[in-house]
Amino acid sequence: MATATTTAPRKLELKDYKADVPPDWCPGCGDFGVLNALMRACSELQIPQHQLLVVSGIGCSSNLPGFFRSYGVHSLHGRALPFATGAKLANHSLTVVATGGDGDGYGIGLNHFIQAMRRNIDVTYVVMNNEIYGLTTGQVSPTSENGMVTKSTPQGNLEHMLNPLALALASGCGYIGRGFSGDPKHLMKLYMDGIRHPGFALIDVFSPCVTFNKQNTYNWFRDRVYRLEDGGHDPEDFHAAMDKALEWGAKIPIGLFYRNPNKKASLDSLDPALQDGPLAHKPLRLSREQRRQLVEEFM
Ligand SMILES: Cc1ncc(C[n+]2csc(CCOP(=O)(O)OP(=O)(O)O)c2C)c(N)n1
Ligand code: SF4
Ligand SMILES: [Mg+2]
Repeated sequence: MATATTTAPRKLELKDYKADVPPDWCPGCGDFGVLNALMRACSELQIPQHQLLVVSGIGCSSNLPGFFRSYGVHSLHGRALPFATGAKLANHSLTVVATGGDGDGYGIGLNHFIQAMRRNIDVTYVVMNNEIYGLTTGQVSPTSENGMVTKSTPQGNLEHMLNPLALALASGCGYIGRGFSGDPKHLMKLYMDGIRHPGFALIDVFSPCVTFNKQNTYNWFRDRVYRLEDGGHDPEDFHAAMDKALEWGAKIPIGLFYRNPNKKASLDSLDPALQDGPLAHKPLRLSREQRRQLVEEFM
């Protein structure tokens, strides 16, 4: 008599998250480290690719979903978070990671960034912060330092840097971390904790643009960054987190700034319409003809 054999599902490895298309970033771009650490985090968490959605806006950094094997959307400039919010509400069984750049998230998309934190949608937001507009060849960004010479500020940036971490604290974000693409193991841990956090998680990443930002280079960051974990920072202390978020100069902290000890329920876990399971898993209850008419109405 033949005996039935069952094969255990294969453990997902980093290579399983690599798309067929290799990244076309400039050699040495910080975004390579960001992508690699994200693949490692997903394999550590064993997230099946079909249960993972990576959404981005527009920019060099926003090309990331194309290099990642999962569901992916390369949306519009500044619109990664509205898209991620809609997708999470349509199918809240998905793990949703939004990615993009400082221009995308802290410039054109700033309002959406604040609203997503206020709403506390369960999305992990990874911002590759190179303090410049890379894709459009080196203009000033909201996180460029005061005085910085760029293509659009030949006499030095007259504006002052936006502080995304302080803004996130003030906007009710429950998980706030900052990593450095030159420290991928540390970054991977931040991703893993951020993805496991049941609510909106911000992970700002120093990801040097080696082509257009000649000021905030790998060495510039290496000389300054230190890990909060090494200094006894308490991530459950809101005011200590704010003090650390404001620290910028000879020393710049990375690591977990804040994790709200009184976790707020995420929007998707509270919405009455989602209590019986994901909307995407429910029957549509529309005939073929009704669907056709609906599509026509919106065209
Ligand atoms: C509505 C709109 N405005 C402007 C642009 C042009 N644009 C494309 S990417 C970009 C900035 C990208 O900077 P960032 O988000 O920091 O990404 P990076 O390239 O630095 O990774 C701009 C202004 C656009 N694509 N759409
Ligand atoms: S221009 Fe800058 S951000 Fe864009 S791929 Fe090159 S190094 Fe990376
Ligand atoms: Mg940028």
